[in-house]
Amino acid sequence: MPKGRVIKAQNSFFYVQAGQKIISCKLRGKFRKRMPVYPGDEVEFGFLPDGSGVVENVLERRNLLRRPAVANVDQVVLTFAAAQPELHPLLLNRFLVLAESSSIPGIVICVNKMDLCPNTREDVLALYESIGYPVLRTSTRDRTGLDDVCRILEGRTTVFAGPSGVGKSSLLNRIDPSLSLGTGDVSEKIKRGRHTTRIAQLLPCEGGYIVDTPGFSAMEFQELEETDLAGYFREFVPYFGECRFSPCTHSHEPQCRVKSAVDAGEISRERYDAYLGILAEIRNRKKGYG
Ligand SMILES: Nc1nc2c(ncn2[C@@H]2O[C@H](COP(=O)(O)OP(=O)(O)OP(=O)(O)O)[C@@H](O)[C@H]2O)c(=O)[nH]1
Ligand SMILES: [Mg+2]
Ligand SMILES: [Zn+2]
Repeated sequence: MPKGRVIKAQNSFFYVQAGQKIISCKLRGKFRKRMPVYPGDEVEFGFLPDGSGVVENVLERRNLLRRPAVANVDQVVLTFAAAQPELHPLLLNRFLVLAESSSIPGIVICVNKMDLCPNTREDVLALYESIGYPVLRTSTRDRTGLDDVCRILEGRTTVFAGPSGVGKSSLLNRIDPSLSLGTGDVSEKIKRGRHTTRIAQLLPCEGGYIVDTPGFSAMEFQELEETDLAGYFREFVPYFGECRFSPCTHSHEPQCRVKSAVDAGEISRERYDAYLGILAEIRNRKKGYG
């Protein structure tokens, strides 16, 4: 059976890229109920007597980004702006948790609009680099860093996520003008409101695929478990197992090694506070307040 990759799902059609061809497929009825199909899924498909395509099977997913739903993502580029809108570390931390909890193998931070504020928040960026996240600094205005972005795209499926107005679409248009993604200034976006629906689709770029996503800043951590959260803060992980209690939520427990690392300045207090904030959200949700 031929195999392909779903590059777009729209109006119950699934557009499957197989070699150079794109086949629009429906789903088999029985199969539709059993399992959802997302952009990025690798599928087996067949043809009906009338020549139209039909998805017969979804191959095992390596991972699934929840928002927007995209399967088999190699990396996510968390895009922020040096200014307009200002970079908020708390929001960055939340995006990082979102990406880490989706088992995406590559997580890269990109700070765009460096032309507006060349020395911005270098202290903040240094923290994330020390944790192990590559940080790219870009500007679509003066083309700073665009080669660095191109380089990491090669042959991979990359999702660009981040708040609205940071320049995700602008950046991708700069890299490949044929993408012709819609862009707009920040005040216009506010006027247009939240209802500009855009679907996630995989677009060929640099021998791989990119997915431009609509910006968002509010996120809920519905699926997260209290005990998993600390694992999404990479720099906490080396201390696991050295706490007095097991499991340890690294919040109220005595003789917690993560907490002592915060006190010793080995873990950033800001990151630890972000952790506690999200932990509290998860707990409140469980109690039914969330
Ligand atoms: N000064 C400056 N402005 C930029 C840069 N990149 C993008 N912009 C501007 O920022 C605004 C928003 O850009 P978009 O590309 O639409 O932002 P986006 O992240 O795709 O926003 P959403 O699609 O709403 O999530 C536009 O007015 C761009 O011209 C940059 O490097 N420097
Ligand atoms: Mg955009
Ligand atoms: Zn602990």
